[in-house]
Amino acid sequence: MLLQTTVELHGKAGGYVPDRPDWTIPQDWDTYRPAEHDVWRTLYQRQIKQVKGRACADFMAGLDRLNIADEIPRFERLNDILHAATGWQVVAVPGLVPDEVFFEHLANRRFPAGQFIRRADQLDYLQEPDVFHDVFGHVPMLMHPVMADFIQAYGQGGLRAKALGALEPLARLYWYTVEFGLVFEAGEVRIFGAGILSSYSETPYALESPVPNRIAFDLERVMRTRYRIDDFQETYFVLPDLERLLNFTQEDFAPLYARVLNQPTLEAGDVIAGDDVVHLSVPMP
Ligand code: HBI
Ligand code: FE
Repeated sequence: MLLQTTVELHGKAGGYVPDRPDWTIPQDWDTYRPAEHDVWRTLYQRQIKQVKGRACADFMAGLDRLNIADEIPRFERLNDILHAATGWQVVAVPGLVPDEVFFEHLANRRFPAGQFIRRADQLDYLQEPDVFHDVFGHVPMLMHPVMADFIQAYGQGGLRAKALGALEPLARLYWYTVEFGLVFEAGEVRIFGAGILSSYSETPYALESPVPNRIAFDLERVMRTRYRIDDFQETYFVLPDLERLLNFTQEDFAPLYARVLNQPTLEAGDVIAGDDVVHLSVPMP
């Protein structure tokens, strides 16, 4: 999720040596304690209210098919449903994994999900992706064929981007779509980004707060824009539709990276000439 700081930020930072080279660990579902299932249920119940009417229809459809309201899901059961839908599976990892490891999993349609769950006193904030962020936030969209192909392509493109010195531009694309993306649906703005949809407070904020910018999606603009890892986003980009993501899987990014790397980087909150700013529809008094 985070750039550069990946390994340092890892919960077991400083010399953590994975048992397996792909960093996967057993989910060990039987070792979750009742209090941990309670945290899941609490998060789920709070979040289902937030996402209704705000998440895009494809997220809601995916979530519905997964049946994950009651307890921390068993990945084997989840994978029966997910694999049948799009050929993806979820694998357990301890937390953030190195970029190359992350890309390799995604390129093979394996989504690394944090095995652990946040504590009851951390419902709203944690730095590393836990099982709630990864499963509630990401897996519903992985049920969608477009997102399934897009995230695989991101994994495939990751190593190439790194070789071209363009990991940051590519990671910004992931950030402003998979994690914090908005999309137009029947003339309204809806959420599909997992970073938003797994956050109680950012879900209404992303759509209703007058504070952040909402800008019509432009690939080059997105790749130039820094993002916040420590607070709500200052800017959200709004895709015209999810299918647009497939265009990016067909495009050769090398010339685009060259252009992006030759232009100044934009700050998270910048609005520049040419931005198509999306305005909230203000209800009549
Ligand atoms: N590891 N588990 C996990 N989840 C992520 O989202 C993640 C990661 N490692 C690296 C990473 N994200 C990003 O830095 C890459 O997308 C660039
Ligand atoms: Fe994530």
